[in-house]
Amino acid sequence: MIYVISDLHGYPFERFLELLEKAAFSAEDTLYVLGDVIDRGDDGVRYLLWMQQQKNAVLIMGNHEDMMLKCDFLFEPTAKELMGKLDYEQRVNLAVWMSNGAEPTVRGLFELGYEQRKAIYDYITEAPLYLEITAGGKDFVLVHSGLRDFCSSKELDRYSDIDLLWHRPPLSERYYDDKTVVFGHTPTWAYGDEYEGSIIITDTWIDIDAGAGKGLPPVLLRLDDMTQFML
Ligand SMILES: [Mn+2]
Repeated sequence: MIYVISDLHGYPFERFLELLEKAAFSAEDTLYVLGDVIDRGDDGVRYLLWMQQQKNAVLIMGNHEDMMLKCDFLFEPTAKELMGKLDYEQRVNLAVWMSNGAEPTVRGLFELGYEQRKAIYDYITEAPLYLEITAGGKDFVLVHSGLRDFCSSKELDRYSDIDLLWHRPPLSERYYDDKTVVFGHTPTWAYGDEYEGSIIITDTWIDIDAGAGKGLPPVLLRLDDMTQFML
């Protein structure tokens, strides 16, 4: 079975493991995490350490992981000393990331040794911007934010990082006729109070960001049969 979840944003890691258990997630299943496991909550780095060890969990790039990679100086052996000597561009990159809730992630990184930090950097660098998969006989595109400037005839690799990482689709957005786009990034409460805590399923896309970034329980979706799991 194929499961998707998104925008965990440091949500308590033990609760996430409980959610997987509730869904009977096993070694034969695959979990796709559609970006933004880090920032806001405290446990972001724990997710990255865990995901690296899982053969059946796949991270797709989120805008928060992308902001983290732009602060590559944090992954140097002497990162702590470098913090006092950053150049202008490095300071801007760190300020942008910090203004998006990076403080617990930076703290978590500094609790690790160089080898673990380096492994995290290498792991995130390998994360794809999107994946196309089939589940339950249906085709899906998995991507962090949806598709900015969508055109059905445009190949997915023609979209820019910004198109795939920072888009905010309106509810009226429509994508493909023959495959469903699954994304997070825009918490569903942003579409109106009536969506708070739920995922949104339209006929061409699914927003699975139920708002863990502000502490709401994440929703784990099994694509084979569209079963939703939450605690
Ligand atoms: Mn995001």
